[in-house]
Amino acid sequence: MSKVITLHEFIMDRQSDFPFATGELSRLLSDIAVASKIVSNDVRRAGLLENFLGAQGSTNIQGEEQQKLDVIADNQFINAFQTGGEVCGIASEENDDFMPFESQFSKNGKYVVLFDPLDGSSNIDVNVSIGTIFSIYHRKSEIGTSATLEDMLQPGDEQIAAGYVLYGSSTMLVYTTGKGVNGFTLDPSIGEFCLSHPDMKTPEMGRIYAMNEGNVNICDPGIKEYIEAKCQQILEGAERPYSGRYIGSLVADFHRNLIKGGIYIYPATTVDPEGKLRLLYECNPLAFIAEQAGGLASTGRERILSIKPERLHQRVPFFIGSKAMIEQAESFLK
Ligand code: P6P
Repeated sequence: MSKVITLHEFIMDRQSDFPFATGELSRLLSDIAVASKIVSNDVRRAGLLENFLGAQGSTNIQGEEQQKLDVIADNQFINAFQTGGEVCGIASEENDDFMPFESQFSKNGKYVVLFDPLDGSSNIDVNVSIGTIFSIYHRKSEIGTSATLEDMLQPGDEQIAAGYVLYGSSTMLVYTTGKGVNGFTLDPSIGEFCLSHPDMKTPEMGRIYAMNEGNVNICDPGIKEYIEAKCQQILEGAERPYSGRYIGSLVADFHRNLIKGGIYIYPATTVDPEGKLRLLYECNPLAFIAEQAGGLASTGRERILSIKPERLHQRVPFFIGSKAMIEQAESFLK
């Protein structure tokens, strides 16, 4: 039986990937792992705890009804970042504005984190997988000062680390620091994330497409043409068409496609003219992972990681997954 490698051991081992590393990023990743374990525990008990389930009775800046667990998870990660000392400020889907941490302890932090604490939270009450997505940047502002909006509005190519936690049939943490993608599964018996998916690579081609097809007549007609011509036909050499799989939880759909190959599409529609998904804390971190695993991520016309953000909660059309499938879908866009 091969040696179990915990996330903490892995992070320590890989610290040498960064010759100038002083351990802050390692500690930050460990802080995220601890917060993820706590949120995982909350998610798995939510159905049993009256004050964990259901709506918070408020809406976030997205205009979405906040679930109680959204707020619980948001607070859990903010607390981890505030007490860890590596982070000088954050931006979160659940907070209208970015949040500079004002203690001198935090002002000396080198990093900012942008995150969606619980993506897909409308699925909580029906026991469908949900996830956390995070994106880490070096601050641009001077150490010792308050974090600025400019610290948050950096192109995805500037990320120094990104990852997600999937609260699914098991709890997994998948992340990259720009040297490949590695996946860790939480072993509840020891309370540790253990390396289960080393050096993840996504297949160049897949046979799964994930899209809310209810939108197919209110988006670029090229998408309907792509789905009908490439996903819903028995193509040469195949025995059957592609499979449509849409969980309605981005992290779950992305993770399945990362492993099996596939494409996830959330286009601009007449309802969401800029697209639904948020560039800074959903699209950029997953795009970093996708590219590190050999896949692609675009708006259908522009590479996600190249976009210079203009607004904190900016939305973009989102095509992400297997390289050949993204390129094929893009070729159908008008
Ligand atoms: P729709 C969840 O709200 C989310 O942000 C993603 O996790 C998911 O893929 C998408 O929106 C679902 O949106 O419009 O298909 O319900």
